[in-house]
Amino acid sequence: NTTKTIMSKRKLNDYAGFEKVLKEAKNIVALTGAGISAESGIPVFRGAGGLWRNYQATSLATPEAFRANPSLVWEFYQYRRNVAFNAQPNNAHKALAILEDECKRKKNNFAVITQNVDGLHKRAGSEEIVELHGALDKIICTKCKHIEVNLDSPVCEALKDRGDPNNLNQEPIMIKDLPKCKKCDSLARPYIVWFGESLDPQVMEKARNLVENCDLCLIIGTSSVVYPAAMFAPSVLERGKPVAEFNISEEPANEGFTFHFSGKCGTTLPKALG
Ligand code: BV8
Ligand code: ZN
Repeated sequence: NTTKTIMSKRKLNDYAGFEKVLKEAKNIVALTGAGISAESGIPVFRGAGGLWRNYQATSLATPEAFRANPSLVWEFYQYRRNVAFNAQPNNAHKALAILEDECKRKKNNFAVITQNVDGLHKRAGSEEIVELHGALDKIICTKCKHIEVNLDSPVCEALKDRGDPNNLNQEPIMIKDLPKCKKCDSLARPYIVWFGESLDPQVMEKARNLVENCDLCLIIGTSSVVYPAAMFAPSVLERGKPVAEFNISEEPANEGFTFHFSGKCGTTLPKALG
């Protein structure tokens, strides 16, 4: 049947074939999603992991949810900050940082384009990183758009011990006690691109440039359902360049990729890049 033929086109776990392609590549891009941080204990979006209290993460990551209930959305992000700040980069993050060093030594180009907001690529030692959807360690003012790095835990006094996914009936926090802009004292929000919000044009420009100039794309731990990130890897294929997917499952969106390495990327990625 058709999937059979498509699958046969895609090379399953062809480490030897991939090694040849990797050796010739001069401009490599790694596109990562929540799956690369799963082995660091950070829940992925889909399936059970995507739930917080009785909410789908995707229903809280919207400007509407923040307008309607800033206290609840801040609790959700306080929880996510806590999980991310206490997590450690895993062998997949580290394998990409090592590959970046090797590329630098050989005067080749390498960059990570990540959908993740957990900051683990940076903490693993990666330097060339494009954070498509923002970062948990930054907040932005809802009024004057001042952006600041904020690693405080809790992010503000009122959110101390808040955000527990199992603790449902909490009094909403008053807006005046939620995180504030240091410059104009207005309500601050997580520096995160929510569903229905456009990505920063400069970030998009940088990502598009990297994708259009790469001669090898690694796509790691993503279900490729969220746009515009989901458009990048297919556009590399359209240019006739190889795409290697590292995922525990075969994502329907990624059937046409050149290589597929099945399994946890904490194992498959270091093995393929080794
Ligand atoms: C935009 C920050 C213009 C939030 C995120 C209808 C049709 C098509 C598109 C749309 C539509 N309606 C709206 C849209 C546009 C929307 C979109 O794409 N929606 C989807 C859901 C259909 N996109 C947007 O809104 C974007 N903006 O398009 O602007 C515009 C403007 C107005 C109106 C329309 C358009 C903004 C999207 C950014 C949203 N913010 N993150 C936060 O983190 O709190 S997205 C968020 O979800 C993540 O960043 C990530 O991008 C996505 C989750 O995807 P994954 O990372 O892939 O994670 P997932 O759990 O899905 O999959 C995990 C994968 O890992 C799986 O494949 C699993 O098998 C694998 N895995 C698990 N463990 C491992 C593993 N693999 C290897 N090893 C393991 N151990
Ligand atoms: Zn401000």
